[in-house]
Amino acid sequence: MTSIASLLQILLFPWLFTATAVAAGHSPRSFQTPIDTEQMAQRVRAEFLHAWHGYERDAWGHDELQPLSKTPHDWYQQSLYMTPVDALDTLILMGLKEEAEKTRELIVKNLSFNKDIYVKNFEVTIRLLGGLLSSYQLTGDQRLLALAEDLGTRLLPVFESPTGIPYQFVNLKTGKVRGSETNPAEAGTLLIEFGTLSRLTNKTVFYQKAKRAAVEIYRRRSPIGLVGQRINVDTGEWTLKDSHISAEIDSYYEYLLKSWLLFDDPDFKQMWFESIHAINQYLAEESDQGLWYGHAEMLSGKRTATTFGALDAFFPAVLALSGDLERAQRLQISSFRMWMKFGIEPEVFNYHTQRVEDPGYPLRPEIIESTYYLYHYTSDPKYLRMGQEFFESLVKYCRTPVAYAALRDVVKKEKTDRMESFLFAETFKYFYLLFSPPGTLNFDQVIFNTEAHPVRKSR
Ligand code: DMJ
Repeated sequence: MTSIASLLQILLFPWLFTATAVAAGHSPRSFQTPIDTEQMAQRVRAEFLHAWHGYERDAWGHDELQPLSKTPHDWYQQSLYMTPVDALDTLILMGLKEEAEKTRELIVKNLSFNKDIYVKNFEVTIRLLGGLLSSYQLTGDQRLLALAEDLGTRLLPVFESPTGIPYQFVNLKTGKVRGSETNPAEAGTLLIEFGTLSRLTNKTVFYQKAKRAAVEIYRRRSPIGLVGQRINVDTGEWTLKDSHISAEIDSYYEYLLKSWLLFDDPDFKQMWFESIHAINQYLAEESDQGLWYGHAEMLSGKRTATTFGALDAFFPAVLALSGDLERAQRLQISSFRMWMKFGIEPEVFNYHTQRVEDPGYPLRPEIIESTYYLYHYTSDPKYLRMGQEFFESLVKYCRTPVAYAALRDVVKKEKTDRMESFLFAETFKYFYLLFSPPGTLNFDQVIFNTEAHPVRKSR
């Protein structure tokens, strides 16, 4: 780095240079000039299309494209159209009319849920139910709503447990259920989708069942207000008492807040405030390395791990949405430092030792989601620069000749043969919304589900 460039970096990202966090890592590239948002939005759209055309060519109608072997991959024995359903609202928001039309026809003509397969309720709810509902609201196509209602009805048996906490898997044809150990994220990340389905069909059962699931998790919080990582559906006993905002818990908290904001349900307001109080008291950690959120034992609040990672990077968005911009901005700086250390973020990072504990990067969106929220709330151009930095790294390290590939190792920059549908649903969508004109989507009129599918607040 030249000394002039170093000086500019210090002037433009002063907060980044206040600690030693990035001393040994990568430095931001191009921020000398103001960001040309129109050009960035076009670049995001072009890269989205690069990956989309790869999917169209080598995996059309399947759940995913495997981007290195250029072969299709289905999660179960038959395709559920994960990528098309997850991507459809992004195609619409990007104004890709021809591609959106072709995808919508593929879905409404071919997708059937009358299949003798066990599916994971959580994944199918956030990706398929959320995707169908959001695309229905954007197009008014009743066939998408009919598919959503059919799917929601087939998922309902998961809630028939002694506790009301949902089983993990359901057979879409027979309604049989499996999987009696679950976690707060899978049990408590259902109400945006099921509640919206209730609103749109006037059938209250969806709202009631999904709300009860979240409440039953909350009821089992510890006396200090924390939830654990795993719970038995039949007994309601915690089977893993580690508490954090990371994998298996993360979006449970996101939905407490968003369910209050979307449905104006006072029970969720109270559950959110009590939960965030405990999170800030026992999970947050302030040091000369900045603000982080780690792990603690749910009963005692004693620190169990000082790890944070790509999934945890959703939390600045949630804090910002809740009105706590101060913590949101400080945590985003920590996430940015984690990203810059290797030029791209790892799945799990130890903020005390500054070492990687899980080196994968499966093309996750959370850090970009938070950047988008913070730019929306502050209009501070530093978030555009951050977004550009993330985008350049994604292109540099994850692009393949036909699409985009996850990284097996962010340190060695080794790719792996996977491209999850959330690349289209979330990662590219949040990049596009960050750089595109505010009129592309009215942020204040929607709530994003955890898979970045926007649903309308108004009835
Ligand atoms: C997505 O499926 C959702 O955002 C979920 O809440 C967490 N994991 C992935 C993206 O990382």
